[in-house]
Amino acid sequence: MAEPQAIYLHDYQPPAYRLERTELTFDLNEKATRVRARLHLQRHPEAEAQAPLVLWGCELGLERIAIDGQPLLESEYRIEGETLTVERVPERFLLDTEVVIEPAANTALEGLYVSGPIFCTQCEPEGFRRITWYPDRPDVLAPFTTTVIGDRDREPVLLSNGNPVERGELPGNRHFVSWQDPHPKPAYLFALVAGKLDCVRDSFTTASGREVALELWVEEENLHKTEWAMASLKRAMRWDEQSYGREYDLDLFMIVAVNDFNMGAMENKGLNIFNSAAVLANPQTTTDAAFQRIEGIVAHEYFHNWSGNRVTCRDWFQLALKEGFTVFRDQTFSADTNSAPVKRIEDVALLRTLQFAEDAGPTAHPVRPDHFIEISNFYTLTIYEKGAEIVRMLRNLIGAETFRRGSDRYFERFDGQAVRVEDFVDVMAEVSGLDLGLFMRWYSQAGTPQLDCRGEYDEAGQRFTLTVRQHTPPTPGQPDKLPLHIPLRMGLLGDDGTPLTLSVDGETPGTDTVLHLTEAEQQWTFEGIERAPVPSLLRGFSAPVRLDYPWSRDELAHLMRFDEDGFNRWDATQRLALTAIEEMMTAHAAGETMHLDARLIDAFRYLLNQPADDRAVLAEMLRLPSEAWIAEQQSQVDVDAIHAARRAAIEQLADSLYADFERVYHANQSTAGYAPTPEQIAARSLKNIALSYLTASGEPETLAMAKAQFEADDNMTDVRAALTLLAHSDRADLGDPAIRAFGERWSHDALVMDQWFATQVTRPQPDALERVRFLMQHPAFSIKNPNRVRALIGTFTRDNRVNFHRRDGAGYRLLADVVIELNRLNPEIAARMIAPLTRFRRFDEARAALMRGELERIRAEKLSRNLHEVVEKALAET
Ligand code: B3K
Ligand code: ZN
Repeated sequence: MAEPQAIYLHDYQPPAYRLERTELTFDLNEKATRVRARLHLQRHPEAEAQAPLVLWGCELGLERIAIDGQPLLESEYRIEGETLTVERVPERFLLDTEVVIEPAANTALEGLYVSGPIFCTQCEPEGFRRITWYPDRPDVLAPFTTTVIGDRDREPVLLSNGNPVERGELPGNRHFVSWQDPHPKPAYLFALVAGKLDCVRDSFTTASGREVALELWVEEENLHKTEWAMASLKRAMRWDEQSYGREYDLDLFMIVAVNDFNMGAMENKGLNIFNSAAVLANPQTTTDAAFQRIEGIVAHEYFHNWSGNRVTCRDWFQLALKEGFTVFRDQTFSADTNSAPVKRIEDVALLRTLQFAEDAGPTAHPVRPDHFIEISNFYTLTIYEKGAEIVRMLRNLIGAETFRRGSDRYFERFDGQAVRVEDFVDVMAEVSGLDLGLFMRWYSQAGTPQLDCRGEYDEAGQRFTLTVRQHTPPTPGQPDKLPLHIPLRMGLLGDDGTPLTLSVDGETPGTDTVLHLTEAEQQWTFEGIERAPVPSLLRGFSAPVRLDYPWSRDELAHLMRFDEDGFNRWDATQRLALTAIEEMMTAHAAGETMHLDARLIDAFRYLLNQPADDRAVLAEMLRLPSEAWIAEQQSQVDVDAIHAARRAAIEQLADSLYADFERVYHANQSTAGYAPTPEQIAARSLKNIALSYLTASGEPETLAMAKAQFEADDNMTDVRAALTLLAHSDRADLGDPAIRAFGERWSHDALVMDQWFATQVTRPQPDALERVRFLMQHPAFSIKNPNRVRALIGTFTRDNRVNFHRRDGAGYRLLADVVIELNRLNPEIAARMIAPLTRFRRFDEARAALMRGELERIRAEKLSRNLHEVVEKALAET
């Protein structure tokens, strides 16, 4: 088999042929769907007259190919790998093809496939080529007409993009619906859904007074889980009008829920297809966190209608153009709709653990990569989350109002076009007058920048000097890094906690300012500082960097109490906890008793006794840094020490502050009916974190409290929190019956069963891995369903670090077995699941050798392009 070849950004060539119109007809059948494509093509005025026509296709049974009605002879075209080339074509012509595909055999879930009884599609990035021969690239746009033919009983509902324009009956109990999408779009935004679905209808009146019909299509048993997504959609539509001046542009907007889906959802024009886990919600079955996630994803996909669909990407290297911007938009929406500081804390926690790890590992890549083998491997946290941080930095650099003018201009100027990252940044430079040349490096340079900050107080001169050095560690293929343009938001706190007025470089910006780092080392001097201040740096996490400053623990406690910036109050608490836990890890390694620093206990006591003005943030502050974040601080990760020290810290906090946690637990009980409102979510969050500390005290009555909460069965947030504490306790007599009861009660609901799996496989006890193996045999588990795989395997490998990294290598073996099986079934998921094994260089020699061994075992298989790319990167000598 030929080695898969890389594709390079610098090889980009504009398409030689444009599409005027695409007409598709699908005659649906699980085993053999016939797809007819009539492509009205025209040579680009700038293309050479002899330019060949190149189309892409994959696993297509070609039955017929004709140009302007003339069937092509086999000698008149050639198929090589995934391309079909016709050397000689007229300037303007109709290409007519017919292919047969087998949706039921499609386990990759790309192209047209079946999810249970439902036909559905996933075309981004290159799934359309599994449907028909096509110029499957994002810079070829066309208006589509799609006719879907199905069985009247099995497929009563036939959906595609745009508006339905015709429907009718056909012989043999068949029927058809024709859809027309007037907005030119690339093939990746095509969608088709067919099957027995029920519809929940609503409507939305746009700011300019147009009525839009809203339809949410689900299988009948899910009708009771649709309300939240519909309400979220309407909020998102309104928000996009108010915040970005963007109105919806068709008369109909549809969302469909399917059970088998590789990602969260897909923004197909007018017909978003969702993983059921990312859209269906109900208080009985869905946690607060999932409610919020669903709201965010519904908004994200809707926002793509402008940032992605109306203005799309020229090529897949520009993926962050639409994803970074759209994630930033959904983050802002969620911040406006819920607790803004908590949203920021959650996003940063995700970025700092998982994205930083990605950026420091063998698959590190720039936000705009310059080459790839398989583009599906690049739907990463770097493209999405770091991409969003870049947009956020832009807005912070030029100000919210100017940013809005820039986005208006971007949408206006590039409407209907396929553009590049430069086009977006150039518009922002234009409206702001700011030179963003250096800023562009954020798109081309991989790796997380490190800022080393030092402060010096000069008492005689009454000034404070801040020195900042930046450097970015090497990443594969990029040994030497250049300085970046980094916005560093900061302030100074007096010793009584008051914010100090800043006077720097002859300006007095107030108590908060943004320093522009553009060089490897820079210095700022703040004048008129009467006593040694405590600097508050990187407020709001103003740039995606690691920041180091030699704060003492007392200074961190000071920031925790007094910083004006909510995010930095949280971050100071995390840093304080981190130093305390690291000290315990050292003791653990030396075989000594682990003592928790009393200053952390005092800090928590202070927090627990504050008037509860922001309970949402308080709950976050009480959460100790995750094992993943602690690991990020270590040059060589010691999973056992991390787990032991963090656990000991929790237990000592629980013992010292038992009465405080108990009071908080009771004070945050609610008798009101469940609603996923920010206030209620904050109270539940605080109550459940208090309960988790209480049970860590080992007092027997605390598990009785958890049991009572579990049995009260009020809402899934409380039930799941209680179940987790019971299932993770050493008390099998309490845990096992709870697990059993929950499993029996919810055996009919796949999304709840996913939670049941996830809860069990995160048990810290040493039997967790055996449980994973056992649960893989459970009738509710299927390796073909991405949600089940993520719930069982993904959760175990990500969130149960001590057991995944078992010294005997059984965790690695388990993951490799799963990856090898997935490689044949669903390469995209296989390449995602393997990630923890690729990080072997972060661990001790024995573990690294075991992980490497499993990677080599995988490498010996016949690998998909997806897995080949990841495995080769992981094993490459650095
Ligand atoms: N744009 C889709 C990505 C789907 C790609 C799957 N290989 C989801 C989203 O970001 O909205
Ligand atoms: Zn997206």
